[in-house]
Amino acid sequence: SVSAESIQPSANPNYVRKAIPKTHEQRERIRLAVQNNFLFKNFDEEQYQDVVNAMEEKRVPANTTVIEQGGVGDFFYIVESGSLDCFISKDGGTPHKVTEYSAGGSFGELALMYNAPRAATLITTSESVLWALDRVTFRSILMENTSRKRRMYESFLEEVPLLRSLEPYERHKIADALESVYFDDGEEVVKEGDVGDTFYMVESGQAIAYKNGPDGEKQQVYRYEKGGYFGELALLNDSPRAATVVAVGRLKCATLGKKAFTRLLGPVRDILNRNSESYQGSK
Ligand code: 1OR
Repeated sequence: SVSAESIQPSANPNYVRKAIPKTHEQRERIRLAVQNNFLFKNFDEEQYQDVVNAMEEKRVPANTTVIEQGGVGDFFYIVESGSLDCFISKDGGTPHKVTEYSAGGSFGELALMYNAPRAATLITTSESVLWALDRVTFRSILMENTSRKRRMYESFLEEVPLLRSLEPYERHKIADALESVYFDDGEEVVKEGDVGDTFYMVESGQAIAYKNGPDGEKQQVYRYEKGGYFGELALLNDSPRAATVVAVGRLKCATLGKKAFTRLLGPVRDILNRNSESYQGSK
């Protein structure tokens, strides 16, 4: 399979590099904090260094407001350690908690992308170490890729039945983390018995799931087409792949790694578990 993603060079020719001096130890901590963050995938060395140079370390005690709904957007944040709650107040009403963030998460992109007021309030729930990236650097290096991916996957994700109950913003966060992979006719996507760390949604084409029967013969147990998904069982249950999935014709899948799957599909976990009960009949 081949990854479909690549990133365009910085779009803003007037971008002036910002460099906040850092120790080797800080650079190492940033590397660890962003290594699983999809936004930093596919960066070339120069883009990565520009972003790291511009980052500012913020040590924030517990119960501190980092972003206030309605405020002006100045920074985008990546969580190195600690935790935050995210609240939204509708029409000035009581704020309701909508989500939370922990190590590896990131927030505060919307106001920077759309020149809009902050859409939510973020409050630390424990002492936190955050890396803040200024608006100009965010817009110059991170924004194009982010908005391109959100646009690219928007209509597809709206058509995935599993994700129907999610807020549009939750689907945007999923889009950030997706990577498309392609398979040729007959190619194995996952193999029964293997350790699994990827979740798949079919963007186009078809796939068939097989299990090995008692006499070693292949038994077809499922067929997938656009909007279908597979690979969730191994991630939900930490179990080996329960079936082999093979491409039928050219197959394109949007994939999520295990960490992103756990973080972003939490709200549909019940649906995933419920749907997986329907596999029992075919086992
Ligand atoms: P921001 O720059 O507006 C607040 O600053 C941040 O909270 C925002 O960027 C997002 O990064 C983050 N709707 C809008 N912003 C959200 C949401 C959200 N959740 C986190 N943020 N919704 C909650 C989805 C679970 C939609 C509610 C209708």
